[in-house]
Amino acid sequence: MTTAPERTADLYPTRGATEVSTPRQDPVVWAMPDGERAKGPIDDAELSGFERNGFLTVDQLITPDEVDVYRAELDRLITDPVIRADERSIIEPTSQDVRSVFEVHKLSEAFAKLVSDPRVVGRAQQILGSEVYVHQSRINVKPGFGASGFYWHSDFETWHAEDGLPNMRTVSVSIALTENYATNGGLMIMPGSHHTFLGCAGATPKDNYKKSLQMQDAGTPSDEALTKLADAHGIRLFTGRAGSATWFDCNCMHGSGDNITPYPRSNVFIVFNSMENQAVEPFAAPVPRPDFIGARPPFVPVR
Ligand SMILES: O=C(O)CCC(=O)C(=O)O
Ligand SMILES: [Fe+2]
Repeated sequence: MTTAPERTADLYPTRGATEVSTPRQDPVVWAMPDGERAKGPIDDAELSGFERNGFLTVDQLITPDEVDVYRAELDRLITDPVIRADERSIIEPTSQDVRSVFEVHKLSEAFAKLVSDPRVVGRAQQILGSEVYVHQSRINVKPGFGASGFYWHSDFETWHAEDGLPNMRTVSVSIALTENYATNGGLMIMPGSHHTFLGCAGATPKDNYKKSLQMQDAGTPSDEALTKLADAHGIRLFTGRAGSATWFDCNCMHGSGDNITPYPRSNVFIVFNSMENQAVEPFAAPVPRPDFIGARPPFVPVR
């Protein structure tokens, strides 16, 4: 007798007929198997703030000299014609500038080193209470004079629906490689929004990622839901010098505006997922997205 393969329970329904909100079913800061919180670079007060607000900031995660190295690497990646032609590069439809480059930790030794730096991976392990692997990495270049923003979304909504992450045990870091001003399209988060999951209305079209990486549509919250969330939680804008960083939970409602200033807002984003939360089949999409956008097995822990 054969039995149907075991299906991982769907704790966070989304992309159905209507928008539906579900209380978070998972911890924000995960304990180790012994029940204790892991020790690491984050102190207790910061960790409690992360649990409450869904984010924490670090004024200088990397030094000015290191910023110079990563900035040069970013410039190399976006000007290399081979990389521009690679499917991992996303081009702005109007300006034809490079908007994002995915999988920079595989394209570049420098970014690989950044990922495994104890200041970086150490914080991810501490928040997630386990070993971690990279679910996604990208640079978001946001050049001046018109780079478009990222509409409001929860990353976990997409990662659950389209990449098959079962639980909210995933954390992102955005490291500024240029100064993030109040004016050049910095990251905005609704503090505390990570405690509620907003399941979005509408089925996922085939090859949705091709369009959604330029402009998101499926997985977009309604105006009503965003108004309620913003009224309840407010909106925080993150500014900081090059080298500063924002860590944020996978279910934060976040986004960023266009950059019409002359000053690029170029950040590197690294998404760490717990080794205890490995991707399965998508929960609300016909097939998983390509592995340069959402890692597929085998998963390799960052050490
Ligand atoms: O670059 C930004 O401002 C936001 C990016 C973002 O939310 C994402 O890449 O998922
Ligand atoms: Fe995002």
